[in-house]
Amino acid sequence: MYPNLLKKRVSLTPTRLALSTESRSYTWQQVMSRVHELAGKLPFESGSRVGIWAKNSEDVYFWSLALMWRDCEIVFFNERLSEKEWAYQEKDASVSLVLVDDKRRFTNCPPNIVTFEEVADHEVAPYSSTDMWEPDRTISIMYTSGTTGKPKGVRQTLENHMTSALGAALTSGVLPEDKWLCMVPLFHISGFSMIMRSLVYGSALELHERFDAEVAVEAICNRGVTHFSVVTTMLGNLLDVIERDDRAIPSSFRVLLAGGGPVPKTYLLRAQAHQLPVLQTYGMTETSSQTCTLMPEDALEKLGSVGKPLFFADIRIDGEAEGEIWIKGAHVTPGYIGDFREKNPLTEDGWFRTGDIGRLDADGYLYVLDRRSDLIVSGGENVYPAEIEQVLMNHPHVKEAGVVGMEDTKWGQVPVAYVVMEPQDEESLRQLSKETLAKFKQPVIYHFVASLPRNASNKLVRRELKP
Ligand code: S0N
Ligand code: AMP
Ligand code: MG
Ligand code: MG
Ligand code: MG
Repeated sequence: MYPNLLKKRVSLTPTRLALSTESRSYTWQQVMSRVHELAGKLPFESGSRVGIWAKNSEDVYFWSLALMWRDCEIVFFNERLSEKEWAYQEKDASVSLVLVDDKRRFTNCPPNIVTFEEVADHEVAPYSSTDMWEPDRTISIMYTSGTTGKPKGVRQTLENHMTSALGAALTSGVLPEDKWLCMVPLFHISGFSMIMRSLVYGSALELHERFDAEVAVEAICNRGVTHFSVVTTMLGNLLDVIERDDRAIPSSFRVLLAGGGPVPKTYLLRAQAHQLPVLQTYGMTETSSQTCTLMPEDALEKLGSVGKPLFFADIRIDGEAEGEIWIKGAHVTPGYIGDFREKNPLTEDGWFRTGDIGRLDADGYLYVLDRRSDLIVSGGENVYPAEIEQVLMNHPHVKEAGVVGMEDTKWGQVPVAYVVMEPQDEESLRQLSKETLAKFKQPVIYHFVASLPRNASNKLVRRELKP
């Protein structure tokens, strides 16, 4: 059993800073009173499964904590999803209610949708909450796709989050004045893990609605930020600003956690030149954030590596020199909800097969060589080719479709489509993508071809498609 994290945190450090946003700051005591107030307004039984579909805001922060306080399971929906993509996930998750920031997201607003403002207007009713939390209770659920292109709702339990937070603490240390800058989405584990860590560590969170490199540099240089999590696109923008303004980075800034996809070596060298403490990390939704992290002292000697597994994590390579990366540890998800609830994500002896390809060097440092299932990473958002291909195949005139990633200076990669279509009609494909897919998944280029490369068993060979 673990203690109720909020109750424990506020009893330990009531007057410490917990949260600051563009408009105001809260101590843990103040966070707790706001959570108490909101928790009584939630119009359902404790223990329900509730969705949140919103951009980062104070509301997302406080309602997440209020839902935890009410022992609810929180389903985080990616804010950038199209309404159709969201509807699929919402149905799969069978949530009792979805909290949103804006009903204008919907063409037809379903009855179980309520805005943060609307719930905040409810009367306060009595409710129960628990003092001790079971390790296997599901705290959060996040969707991720795979080879099939069908999104799976991944359970992230209390034990997963605790193991992740404690492992991270043992890697980079915790000080009472630590302050994490959050400019990544709370609906991704990159963002939500910061809330969980702040509860466990008693550190502060500076929360922003969106990423802004100049604001980030100000926060690092002038507002005492010690930790910042970024994806590669953000790191690039951050370096541009630091180099342009020749900013000196204070030594109190200890951790720039860079993950979600590969980081080019040139970025790592530029970061070194400006004393930016980049910690490359390999993490994923299914492991509630980091599995491996490279410490700054190893950054030059092991350039391009994602480091060694954290204290509670274990990895192995399924192959001779290089092969699939397998992960074991209490930070690995026990499984999925909805359609995939029966699927066991682990092998018989408890390994999670990532689908990513890697190698370990003689000192045990991991290098990620290739990503699972032809996964395209655009600005830290995952794009699964199979998902886009299925959408394109729904067009009555499309016979075959294949999607691959094209290098892009801004986003790292962007999706490009190859289609067999008669008659050829790019405009209707663009329209179909726009109606169905999140912006970052919509192919930027359509190539019309006579056929697609296939292997002997007629399976699409995507690596032969070269944008
Ligand atoms: C890169 C970001 C910040 C870009 O967003 P920005 O600049 O705010 O753009 P907008 O103003 O919203 O939009 C402008 C136009 O750009 C399009 N667009 C936005 N994002 C993308 C994108 N990713 N790809 C392609 N296009 C994009 C908009 O649609 C808009 O277009 P127009 O103008 O035409 O309408 C933003 O994308 C972002 O926040 N990315 C990060 C997402 C993220 O956090 N991913 C990580 C997910 N993975 C994990 O969580 C597991 C790994 C992990 O845990 C981790 C990862 C990183 C660091 C630490 C960890 C950890 O282990 O803790
Ligand atoms: P997500 O589904 O958003 O959790 O994405 C996790 C996936 O992102 C991993 O399975 C990898 O394919 C990829 N990834 C994460 N970190 C790295 C990294 N440091 N280098 C290369 N790929 C990464
Ligand atoms: Mg995924
Ligand atoms: Mg934005
Ligand atoms: Mg990702």
